Amino acid sequence: MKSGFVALVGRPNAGKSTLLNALMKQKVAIVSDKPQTTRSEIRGILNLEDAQIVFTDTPGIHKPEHLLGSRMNKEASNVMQGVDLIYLVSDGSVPFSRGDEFVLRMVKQSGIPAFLIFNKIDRMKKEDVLRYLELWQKKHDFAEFFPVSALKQESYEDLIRTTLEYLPEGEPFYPRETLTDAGIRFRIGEIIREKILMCTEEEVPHASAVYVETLKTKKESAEVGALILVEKQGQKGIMIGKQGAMLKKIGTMARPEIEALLGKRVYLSLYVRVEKEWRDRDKLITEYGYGNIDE
Ligand SMILES: Nc1nc2c(ncn2[C@@H]2O[C@H](COP(=O)(O)OP(=O)(O)OP(=O)(O)O)[C@@H](O)[C@H]2O)c(=O)[nH]1
Ligand SMILES: [Mg+2]
Repeated sequence: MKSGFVALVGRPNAGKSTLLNALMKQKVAIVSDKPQTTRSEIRGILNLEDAQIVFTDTPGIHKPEHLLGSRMNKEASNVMQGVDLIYLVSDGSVPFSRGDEFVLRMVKQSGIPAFLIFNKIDRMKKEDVLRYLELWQKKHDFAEFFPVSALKQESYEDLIRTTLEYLPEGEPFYPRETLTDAGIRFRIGEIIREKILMCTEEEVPHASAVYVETLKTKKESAEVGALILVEKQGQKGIMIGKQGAMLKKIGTMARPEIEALLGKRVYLSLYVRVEKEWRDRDKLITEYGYGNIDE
């Protein structure tokens, strides 16, 4: 029996969470077209006949502007320390930059074997894929190279088979039916946050947090009360929208997914509150479940 840990690391927006969901064949982490979507480590536990792979999705490594960003970076770097293998996920359709250099340095420092997962090849010309891969090849002694399209590709047999070669023999770390170690309240909050990321623009998505205050489950239904935190009064206005239209839209989009998660009808109430500069307040970041919680 093989059993081990794989970290998915890279720059924001590279497609780490999309890849995690594709590997798991179900949605574990939220995804958006806005950078810095993932704010904390999220584990997806893939149970195979004779192996358990614990994939850990991490926040995209970036130049932080708030305490939240520093903690997200720290979390990604901490996750890298304790794994058997790293997937460095890179968006192949954007040129190699200083951000990639920075991530690469962290991977090198870890000393852990790494695969380069060259993503979004559906957006690239074949000759560019080869050209960019050659460039990456010169930068680091990667154990393997995998050009993929996390969004379109269905099978990862080859990647998974090769991954198993790098994992030690051992007993599973989680009971075999476990899909993720994320708590249910956090997952509900993330579903709502994903809809906020979809529906809002500019600084609003990044200034938003979701905190599930109440979760009352009955036999056939559940009551969910979630607080959406923003940093400014103007952002609160945008989040609520004209006569509550935006909040209603977010709720309407989130509810069916929460219902699927809980397996019952959901009564969802959303509230918006201004929490000034929460992204620089340690206690609040921890309370909302983002960033590095070990410190
Ligand atoms: N065309 C294309 N788009 C992709 C692919 N993989 C991911 N995307 C898109 O890229 C965007 C970012 O994807 P995420 O999975 O949220 O990226 P991430 O690396 O987790 O980003 P952070 O959480 O911000 O670090 C989304 O709009 C995805 O739909 C791909 O293979 N092809
Ligand atoms: Mg992500």
